[in-house]
Amino acid sequence: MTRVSAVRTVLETDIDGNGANETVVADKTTVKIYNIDGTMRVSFSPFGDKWKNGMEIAFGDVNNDGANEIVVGANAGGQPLVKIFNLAAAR
Ligand SMILES: [Ca+2]
Ligand SMILES: [Ca+2]
Repeated sequence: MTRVSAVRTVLETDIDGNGANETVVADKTTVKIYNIDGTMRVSFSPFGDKWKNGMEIAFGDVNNDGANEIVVGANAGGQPLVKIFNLAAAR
């Protein structure tokens, strides 16, 4: 039986509007954002440390300020949750 590795979602987008994309990675518990040089910029748990069911991430300029916000949706297994994070200040 083939086992699939941990659910993980990756995207690249410009979260601070500086013209360079950051890499955003979601695993079961945390969202991590890496600078273009590979250093970690920020890591956080959108649904708390106990959330282990994974999440899906998307991005969009929700507040129309030229930088993209990160939209995080919880996978099945809990309450239907979507959170939006403005990470422009997380440098
Ligand atoms: Ca950027
Ligand atoms: Ca924005």
